[in-house]
Amino acid sequence: MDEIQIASLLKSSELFPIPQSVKLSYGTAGFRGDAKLLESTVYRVGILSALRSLKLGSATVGLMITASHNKVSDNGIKVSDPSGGMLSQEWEPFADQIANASSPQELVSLIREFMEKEEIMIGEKNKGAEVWLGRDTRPSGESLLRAAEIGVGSILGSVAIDIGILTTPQLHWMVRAKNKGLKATENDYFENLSTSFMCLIDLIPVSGNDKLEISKLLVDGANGVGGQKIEELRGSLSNLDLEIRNTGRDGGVLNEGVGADFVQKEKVLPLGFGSKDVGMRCASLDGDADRLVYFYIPSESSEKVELLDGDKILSLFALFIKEQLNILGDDKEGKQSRLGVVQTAYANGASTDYLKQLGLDVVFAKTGVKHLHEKAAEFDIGIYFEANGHGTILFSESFISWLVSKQKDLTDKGQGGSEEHKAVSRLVAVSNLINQAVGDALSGVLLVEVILQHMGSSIQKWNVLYKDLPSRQIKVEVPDRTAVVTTSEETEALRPLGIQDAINSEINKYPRGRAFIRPSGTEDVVRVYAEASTQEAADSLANSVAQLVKSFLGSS
Ligand code: NG1
Ligand code: ZN
Repeated sequence: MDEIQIASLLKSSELFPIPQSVKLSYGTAGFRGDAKLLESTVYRVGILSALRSLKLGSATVGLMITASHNKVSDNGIKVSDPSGGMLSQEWEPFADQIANASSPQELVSLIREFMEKEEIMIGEKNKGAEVWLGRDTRPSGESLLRAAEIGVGSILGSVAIDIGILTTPQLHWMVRAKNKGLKATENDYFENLSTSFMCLIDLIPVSGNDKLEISKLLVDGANGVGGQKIEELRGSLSNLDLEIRNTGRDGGVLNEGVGADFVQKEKVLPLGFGSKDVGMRCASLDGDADRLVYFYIPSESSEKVELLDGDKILSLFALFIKEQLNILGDDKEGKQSRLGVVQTAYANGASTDYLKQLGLDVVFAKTGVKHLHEKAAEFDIGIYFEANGHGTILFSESFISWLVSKQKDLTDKGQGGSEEHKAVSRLVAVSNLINQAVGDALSGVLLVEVILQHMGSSIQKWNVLYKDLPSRQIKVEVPDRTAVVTTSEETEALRPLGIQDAINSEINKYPRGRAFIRPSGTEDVVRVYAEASTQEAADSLANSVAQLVKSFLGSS
């Protein structure tokens, strides 16, 4: 690093002094916190993203400014690698170090050391870094984006491009497309969704003269960016009747009493929905539209909704994909497609039983989509979902090539109208529709809708694929959540010593009881999850485990 570069970093970092007493960690989904305290963090992640781009031959890297389902006064920042996936975990410790560097001098020396270790060169011989910046609708987004731009710009020769207000999955999709040399604007994203959706609609089997009846879908946009974007998309879709509420334009507050996180955790109606909507199919997006859950109101007297969470969306997708693979049968060339599903410890036990009954390969990953994504990528088709509604379907490059050549073979043999050809075409269309970079509520809605139409199924019929075991989640505030250390699948606590035995003896009191604790990666809490055969039992198990957490760790 030469003198001019050092001077550039020192000068810009003087603009962003680090606030006292914040300890930041990249966590499950980037840095999150009170927006007022985040400028220095975002500036520093700007620097990191420019270095990441340089490391990868000046490939385009993405930066998303969002705090997802968290309150509107919070914000956050996460990095999209050039593949469209999350930042490589190998770089997370560096992210933590620079975010917490206490002075410009310490920051510069950390950067210098890291660049030497990673052999990152800045200079005339290299093309500069390129970073695309997106943000959600939070009011703090604009000034944080400027901080990120200054961070990127402080690495000489780098370019930061503001690509505007976007959903998180849009940014990841665009970054991935750009680096693959494909069309990568927001319009291209919309066009890709509508084309592949319409392709799947055209492939719906029509029996006799049946005319497809399309019932209305009510969408809760969480008063965030997702509601606005789905409105934009609506114009280019047919065969879908959408009514969008909570777009944020009618005075509602982002994520307050609305959105996928609220509906999934509380299992009650979001604001803007009421008894007039009984029985209707409803979908909720979260604040940056990477999560999706469905629900309906079972009866006028009911305060609770019937929730169709990420597990149920996963089950619907798995059923549909499996049906197409069955039509294809065993591949004649001896290559059997490997379909797998990935869940976390938060998946409802009944969903896991159901998926196993379907004969699927079910594997478990740690919480956080980066972990699920990695495991799903090991299959030809890997479907992953967190119960909270974040998930997608990954198709391996080699499997897509195989599908495409199979499609062509069948066409060449004059079997373009065959069931096999339709099944292959459906799978190809799904691989285009569903975001290959990250979970995406917009593409998720379109896939759920087309599958329900394909199966001629209502939301109520979909809901009874299996019955969820009652469950309860609780957050416990403790002085130091890092005192909880778990096994790799997060189902058992290794520390504090003795707590797991105590949890086990609580679990044993309940039929179908299951419970675990883990430190949150995004909030300063320990999370407790419990399920059991009745709601009362699940609540009581969760409460006793929360008590154990308090007595082992103290409460704050
Ligand atoms: P943490 O706070 O680490 O539990 C939460 C969600 C994750 C994931 C991240 C990122 C739960 C129990 N945890 O993580 O699944 O979505 O936020 O947003 O829902
Ligand atoms: Zn989100």
